[in-house]
Amino acid sequence: MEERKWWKEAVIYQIYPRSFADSNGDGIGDLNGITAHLPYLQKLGVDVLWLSPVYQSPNDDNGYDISDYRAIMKEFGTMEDFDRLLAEAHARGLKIVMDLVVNHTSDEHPWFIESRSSRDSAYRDYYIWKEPRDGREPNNWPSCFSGSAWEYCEETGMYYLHLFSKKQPDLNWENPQVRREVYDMMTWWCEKGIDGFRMDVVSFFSKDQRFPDGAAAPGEKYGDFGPFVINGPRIHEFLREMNREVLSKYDLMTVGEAAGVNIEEAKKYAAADGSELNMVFHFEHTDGAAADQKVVGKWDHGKPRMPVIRQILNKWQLELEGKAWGSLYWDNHDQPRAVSRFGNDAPDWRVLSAKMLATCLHLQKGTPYIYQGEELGMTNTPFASLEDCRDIESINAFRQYVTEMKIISGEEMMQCIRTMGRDNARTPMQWDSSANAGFTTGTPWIMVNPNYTQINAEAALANPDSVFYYYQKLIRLRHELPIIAYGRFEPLLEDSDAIYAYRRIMDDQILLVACNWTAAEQPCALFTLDPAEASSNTLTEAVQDTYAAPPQELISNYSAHKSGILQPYEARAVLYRFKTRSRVLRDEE
Ligand code: TEU
Ligand code: CA
Repeated sequence: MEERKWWKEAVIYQIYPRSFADSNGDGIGDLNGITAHLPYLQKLGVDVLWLSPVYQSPNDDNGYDISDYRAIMKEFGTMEDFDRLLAEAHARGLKIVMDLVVNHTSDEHPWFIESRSSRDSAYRDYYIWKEPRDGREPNNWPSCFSGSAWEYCEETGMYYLHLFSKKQPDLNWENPQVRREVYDMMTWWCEKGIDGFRMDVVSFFSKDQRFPDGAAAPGEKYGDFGPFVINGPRIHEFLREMNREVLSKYDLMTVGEAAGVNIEEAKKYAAADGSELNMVFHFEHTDGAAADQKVVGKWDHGKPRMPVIRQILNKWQLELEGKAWGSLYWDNHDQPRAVSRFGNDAPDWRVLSAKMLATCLHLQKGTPYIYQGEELGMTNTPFASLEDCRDIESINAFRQYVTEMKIISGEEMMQCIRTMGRDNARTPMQWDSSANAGFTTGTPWIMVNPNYTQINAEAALANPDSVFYYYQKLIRLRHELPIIAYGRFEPLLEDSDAIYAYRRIMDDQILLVACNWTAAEQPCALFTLDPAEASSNTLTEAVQDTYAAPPQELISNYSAHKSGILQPYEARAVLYRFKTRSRVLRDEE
């Protein structure tokens, strides 16, 4: 078995503080609101809380634009509130991972205010400044939030780079002083006792210093900056330096948000030798799963197909094995709600499909992440118009594609935003059926999903068959059974367009998992009532060996089964323990 680490056996819960719990009635979530709900998180059984940024910020991108890395955002509270949250979390056995956003700062950060003031500023090279080219932007790179990635600055007659909003100027990682400032700040937080970092757009830090134009489709104004930014020339050098200077000195969990990462690069970012980070998030199943249904840019209003998702996730399971550690997620603050995107949020199917998705993901190999509200089966929100939206990405995209370029209608863009806009994940956590779902006694900064009267934590805690208790059981199983964290992954039924099945193998055990992703019954020979009849080649040889104990159903979203059938959205996980090392297991050696 590979080296055991606490972060390989942990389940991580992501909190978007602005939308989690408001303790002072200003309509904005805050740190004391999180502290007040630690018992709920402890009950769920998670090990680590990843907080989206809580540092001082003008909130152009809801905290991903930082103006002071060593101060708490005033809307979220004070440093004393943070210290209390950290102490209370630790007292309850919960670790706290911070969101490290150092690809860029806010344009209101003192470094940038200095840098933009003069070409001779001592801080000039903290950022990326370029002369105009033919009186225009230095190259054809787009911002991820629409428009050009360059903003002209009158004071000095130059452009600065911002791969996100113009209020998020990119830091110049080529500058050793910038890296020194970052490492000092990270050390300051580690000395406070935090337990790790999630690293924002870690794959963008190193840019090709020629800043060449990206390939542009005919007639397109902007080109693709990917080849010159993503997994850039010095990124692994920088991260190995960060590891030496900071990470290696503390017992941390680190996860890199690596937009555009591929398997080969992931093996470097998350190398088993611990030289860089512990793991990365890839985006192949979130960005690419409905790639054939794109309307414009990242936007679609379609439905990802399971065989595409399975092919992606299985590839990552098989190719990281023994080389690097992986992360498992359906949802985060940038994604639509999992049960709406990947499952079926119709009232008849929502609970079943949420539990099926949870089973399918949480019994794979890697560290699983639960996004706030996912454990309740929270759904996408019926945003009526752009006025209901708050996310700069959606607002800018609407202006670019509908108002300026007129390439789609406002209603089609709203369909896309309702399908995959980031605000879907950012509506208030639904605590109970009281006004504003118990999130605030004030006016919430963003609308509450109207279905909070049915979907909320209070109702879930009162219902033993809720999605909450299903997640609680999956988390407990991961803590109890090493095969879930460390067993080798093997795909099954790879040609099924309805069932996602796999098995995990470790020592004398096989864990068999099968999930029906459809609303119809599907034949499935993997599970017959008498495993000895199991006709799949996965168990036939093994079942001739003697069992050390009867096959044990670990978890299912149905209490009664049909032999050889998976019912709509049925998920089943059965553990087989063998007395002798079965031929199947021996062959694997
Ligand atoms: O997201 C990085 C990123 O790649 C996003 O552009 C993401 O792919 C997109 O939003 C999907 O629709 C990180 C943070 O997670 C995001 O919240 C920030 O807006 C962004 O960086 C800039 O800090
Ligand atoms: Ca508040």
